[in-house]
Amino acid sequence: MKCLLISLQSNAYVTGLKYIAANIHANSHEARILLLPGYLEPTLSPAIEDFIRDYNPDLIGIGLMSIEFYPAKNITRLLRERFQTPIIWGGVHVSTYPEECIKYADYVCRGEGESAVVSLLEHLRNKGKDVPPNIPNIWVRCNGKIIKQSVSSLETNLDNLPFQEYLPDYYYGFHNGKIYNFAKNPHLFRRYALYSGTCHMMITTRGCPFNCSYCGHTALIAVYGRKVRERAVENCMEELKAVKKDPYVLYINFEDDCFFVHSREWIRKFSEKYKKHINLPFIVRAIPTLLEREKLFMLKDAGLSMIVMGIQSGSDRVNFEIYDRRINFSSVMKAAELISEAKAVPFYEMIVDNPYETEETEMETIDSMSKLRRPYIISLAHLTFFPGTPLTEKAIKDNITTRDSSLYTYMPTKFNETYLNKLLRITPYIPRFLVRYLNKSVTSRRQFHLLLTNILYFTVRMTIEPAIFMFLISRSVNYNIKLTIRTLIGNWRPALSKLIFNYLGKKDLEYTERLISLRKTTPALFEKD
Ligand code: B12
Repeated sequence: MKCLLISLQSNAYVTGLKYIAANIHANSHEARILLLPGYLEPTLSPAIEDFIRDYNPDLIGIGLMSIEFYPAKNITRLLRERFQTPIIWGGVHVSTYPEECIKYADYVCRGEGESAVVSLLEHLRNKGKDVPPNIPNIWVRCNGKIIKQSVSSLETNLDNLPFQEYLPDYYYGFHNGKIYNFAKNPHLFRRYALYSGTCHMMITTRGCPFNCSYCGHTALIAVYGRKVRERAVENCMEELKAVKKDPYVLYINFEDDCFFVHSREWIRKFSEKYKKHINLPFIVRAIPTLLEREKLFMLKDAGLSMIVMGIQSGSDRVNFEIYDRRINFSSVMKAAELISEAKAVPFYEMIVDNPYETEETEMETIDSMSKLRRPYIISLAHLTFFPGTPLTEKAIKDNITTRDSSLYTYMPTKFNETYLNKLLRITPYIPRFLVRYLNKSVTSRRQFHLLLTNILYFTVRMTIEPAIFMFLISRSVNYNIKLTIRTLIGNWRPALSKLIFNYLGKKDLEYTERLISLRKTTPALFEKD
């Protein structure tokens, strides 16, 4: 049986689809992945039609986050006009809103798709598409009726799942009206991949011990529960050894919500084997209260380069009462001390433009961040009300947002350039006395404060920040010139677009513009059914 898995992401890293495809192949079926980056055309490109007709899949799967809801609805409409092939939807948005999604697909997958898709392929082979399947996780729309299934018990041993490849030979992409095999045209994969594809994105766990009110993953607790599942070190090493064979991979980017959920023993074994067999710089994510000295220094010795740590706000009230994040800023200070002592690159993520914040809490955040151990890199994200999160449900009740607002906004990193956001954005890079001097309420600000902040905001991001970033990168790889240069070469495009557009890519802007234009040309697509 053949399955075609489609992603509409603008970014070529599709971990979930790669896992499903790997499991399909491991069960003696066939699969292809097709990236249609931000595809939002009112008609189906002949190249896509020919590709599907030639491959002639038995099942078409479409993976979507919330931002891809309308592109998924659009491509499903276009595919139905030409093919009888059954269509299944899956992914974060589908697991959050299966009711909504089953209106458009023949099947939806609520939860993990590896086993569910293989079972569906075998059902289609043995019983055909006119017989509704009875498979956990899979809801069916049959003769206008919706048949819901319970969520299967989770795969407890993640090592049973075949792992993903960096660039599988069955991965295709749509580019300038043509379909290319990414493995045969790796430059195209890199064109659509974050950091120009210089890193392999992987996960060693599934699940997060926290349930922050703004996080899209919190909306999935009903599906996945709170237990964090981890892979064995040996299983992770197998994936890494395979990835390491591709000389273009410079970094490993561990996308686990918090790498420090692993035990000391797991991290000891991992660090020893990683240093011996892989020895590439790597990036992990950390939650301040879970960052531990011993684990940190073992990872640093193994090649840890950057730590991405969510701080979100410098106000304990905002973190505790609005984000349901029981993390004091004093714990953040301790974590920042440790990260700097370990000479890893500290990359701190903040949430701004939160309607529940006050001028006081925004000023408190600037004051707190000015006290953190330097140097560090700061990243501001515009608060997005992701579907199904506790904060979104609250904001809907308070008439602050609507259920579908996040379906249209694609630019979390495009924040409002208010006075305090600009000051927060440059806080790590200007003298602390200057931060204190400029950190003023709207009533006590003078023209001079606005002028100085604007000048600094413009100049610091063009000069000091890139210099500090380069220094931190170089220090994190022990001043290894070759690695530093290759890292910079690998990152010039996103760095440049961040510099110019103040977020990650021209493509993302075009995406939002196309979404707006399609609303004008095909309003039916956006109408509630
Ligand atoms: C890794 C990651 C990324 C990576 C890779 C994304 C990818 N598709 O793999 C990158 C950096 C590219 C990324 C980008 C973004 N991300 Co992201 N990402 C994550 C992260 C940290 C882990 C996802 C992961 O690898 N999970 C493990 C895999 C195995 O699970 P999975 O992807 O869910 O897939 C399983 C099931 O969902 C299902 N499934 C998935 N697809 C399909 C398809 C079919 C047909 C079927 C049947 C089943 C199925 O089966 C899969 C295997 O079990 C999550 C947070 C989290 N903890 O989940 C955020 C998360 C998914 N990202 C999020 C967001 C918002 C984004 C961005 C929009 C942010 C931005 N604008 O920059 C971009 C969008 C990218 C784009 N559209 O181009 C939100 C999504 C919220 C929502 N409701 O949509 C999350 C939940 C983070 C959050 N805090 O809210 N992301």
